[in-house]
Amino acid sequence: WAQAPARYDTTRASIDKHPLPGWFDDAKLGIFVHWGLYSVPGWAKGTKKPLQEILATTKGEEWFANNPYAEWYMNSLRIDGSSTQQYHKATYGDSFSYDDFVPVFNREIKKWNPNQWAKLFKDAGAQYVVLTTKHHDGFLLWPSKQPNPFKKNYQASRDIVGELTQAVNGQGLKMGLYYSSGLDWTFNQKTINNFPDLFTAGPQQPEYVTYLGNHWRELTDRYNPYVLWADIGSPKAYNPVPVIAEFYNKNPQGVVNNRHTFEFAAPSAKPAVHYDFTTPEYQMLDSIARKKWETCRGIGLSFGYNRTEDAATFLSVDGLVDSFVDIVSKNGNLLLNVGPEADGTIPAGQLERLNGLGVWLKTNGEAIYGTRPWTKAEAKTSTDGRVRFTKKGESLYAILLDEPTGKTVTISELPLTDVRAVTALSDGKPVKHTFANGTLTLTMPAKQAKSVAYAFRIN
Ligand code: FUL
Repeated sequence: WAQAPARYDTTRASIDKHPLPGWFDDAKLGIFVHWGLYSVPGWAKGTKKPLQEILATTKGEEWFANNPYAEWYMNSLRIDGSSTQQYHKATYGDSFSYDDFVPVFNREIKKWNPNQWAKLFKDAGAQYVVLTTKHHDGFLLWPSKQPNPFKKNYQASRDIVGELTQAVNGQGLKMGLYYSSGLDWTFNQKTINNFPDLFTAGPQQPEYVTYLGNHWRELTDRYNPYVLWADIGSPKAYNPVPVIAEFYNKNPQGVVNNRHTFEFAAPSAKPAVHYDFTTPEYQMLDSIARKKWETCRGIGLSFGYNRTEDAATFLSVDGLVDSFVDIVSKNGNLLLNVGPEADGTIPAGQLERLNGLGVWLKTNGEAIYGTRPWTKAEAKTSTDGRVRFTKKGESLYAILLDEPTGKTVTISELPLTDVRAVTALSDGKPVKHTFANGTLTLTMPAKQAKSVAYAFRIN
């Protein structure tokens, strides 16, 4: 565990010494917000084929022509014959361009209330929020001193970044900023038809290298974020170290993800530049990872708002709590995405999931916040129910992800010598139990309210 230096200099060795701040490890839940021009059409067909299946025989053409990520609308629109191109022509006509969404978005966002969002995120149990300040389409959600050089007024008419930061901080949550550093479709207009195209679609011009660095500095100076969440790497000539070192000097409690460098998009043998956490997307891990990680995912299959998504196919509250607990037991955080409509409305199906998660966390948050992984993450009950573990101080927490089938629950092979007390977090009352030779049997509380997952404190 590295000792934090008093000041970081702009070398890799120096920023390597940045220790993971406790708040990020403790927080467990963040809310990701994808909001921008693509929220106006809010449309993506989405291939129903699993990505692995597509990649087994092709380079991913099917994925990009029917991209489930609605925030990719601008690229999908450029692909001849794509489902998005057909939808766009039928809905807006031949001469309506992506840029024509600018005045619509800027009119719609007048209705947005950032305090409502911040309150909602807090009630969902989140401890931090990460907002797309600029996605791949290059549109800026803040009034930058360095505007887009190709498109006039290609930025939001409100300071969305500033207003949300203020509202989020007002709720006692920390703010994080996402910035698409590796892709900017105004600097490089190459259509991305397949995965290999990703490596040549990133702008490489020196002007972009300057633009990107200036933006990160402006964002950190002006908004004092706690997370710099870069995406798709960066141009080859861009060195992320100075921006990260300056960020740490300004806020030693800040964290950066693993997508800041060129090597992220084009993996090489070169050791990666320092990062505080990795970012598996729509992925879970099988076992405890030593390095801190954060899974990001939408509630459905898109990050940006997608009006075609049927809320019935969204992750259920039960499924959401199960994956969240699983992630936490393995040293991860969950960055759960919401995709608001252009006027700031958060779709009902997403609201329902946020509320469900918040309700569960209100009772069971003790087994989540501030915990660390135990020596093992998983177990099965004698009736095959999934169990996950976390620990905090002297307490071990066991969380049952499946509804117990009987009055008692038995968990074996626990590396414990003694169990003095078991408490149900549902009512704070002691639970009748026996423990011998690593086998713990709990008697489920008689008047247990039904829950999507049951947590117990074991001492
Ligand atoms: C990806 C992007 O391409 C998606 O649109 C989304 O922003 C996700 C978090 O990162 O790689």
